[in-house]
Amino acid sequence: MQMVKSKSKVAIIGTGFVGASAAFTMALQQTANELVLIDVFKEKSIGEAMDINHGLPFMGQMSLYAGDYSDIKDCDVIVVTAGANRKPGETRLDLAKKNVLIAKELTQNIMKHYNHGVILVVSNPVDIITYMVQKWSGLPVGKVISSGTVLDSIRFRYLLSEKLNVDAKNVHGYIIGEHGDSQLPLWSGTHIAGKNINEYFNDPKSNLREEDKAIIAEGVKTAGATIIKNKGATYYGIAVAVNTIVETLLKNQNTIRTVGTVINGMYGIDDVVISLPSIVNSEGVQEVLQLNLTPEEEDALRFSANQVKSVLNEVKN
Ligand code: 6V0
Repeated sequence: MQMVKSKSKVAIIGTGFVGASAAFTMALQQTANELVLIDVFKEKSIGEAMDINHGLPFMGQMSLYAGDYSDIKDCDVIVVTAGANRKPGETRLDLAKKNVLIAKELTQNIMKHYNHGVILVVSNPVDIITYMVQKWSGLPVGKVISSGTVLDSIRFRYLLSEKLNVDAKNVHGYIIGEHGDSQLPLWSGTHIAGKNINEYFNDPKSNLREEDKAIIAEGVKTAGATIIKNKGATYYGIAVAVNTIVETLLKNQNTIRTVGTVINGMYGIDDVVISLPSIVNSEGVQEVLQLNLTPEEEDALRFSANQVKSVLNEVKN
């Protein structure tokens, strides 16, 4: 395995709620040595850099500054969080046309200075934006990844852990497919202490009932919209998810994460970004794992991919 780099540089493009919270999380966790904040609204990135820098002496050491696209040079990870966020009542897919235009401009700017590294897209609708950024950048598929269903998967594990009163760290399970309404829990691959989740559903001693499956899946799917309804935007959960993915990339961890990449030829799915458990290291997505899905899960995954594809086709035209 490759050695952990002694010096690491990360850029965050878009320093709104998500970008600034991700920067703050990276400062707290000391995830990188150098962190550059870039925003079309330059004062915002300057203000965020100042604010975080004033807390930095309590957290550790890091070179954190507001920069511009020339600072993309030598970045190991480029995080894209620029773009409008979802308004109450607006679906992720409604956002597509608005944010695709922003993504096109910033991809051109990134590629003027890019020399290596992984692009991690967070802006919604993340499956659509990631697909377009990969095509526009011309980078290999595994080098342009999305935060995908990493946040959804942790919400899934959290909800199951609450129900079962077990530490979420001991709940293994994934949400796969679209980061959006057609996503699905991978129940066949969900287990606790090596025991498949279905055994807990069928156990009279357990708190879980068969009807909880739909409730939990719906709870994960609607979590973002519920938070937006209550406080206007979601940013802490995604900030920590972004920091975790960045750490996986910088430390060459080979960790399995449900990031999104362009899928070609798996489960009959082609040329679309969806999220599947994937081995992630400093090169980006090293391998998307081929799993033994049930026929129902495979159908639902293909449906999800088709949902993303239909929006993609609208955006491309
Ligand atoms: P925000 O607070 O409006 O911040 C967006 C930032 O992007 C602002 O500071 C803008 O100035 C900046 N910006 C706009 N255009 C450009 C440009 N061309 N170049 C550089 N910067 C630009 O939004 P917020 O931070 O809440 O959300 C950002 C994006 O993340 C949205 O698309 C959200 O929908 C998305 N999220 C994705 C999540 C996920 O799980 N993938 C979760 C939460 C939000």
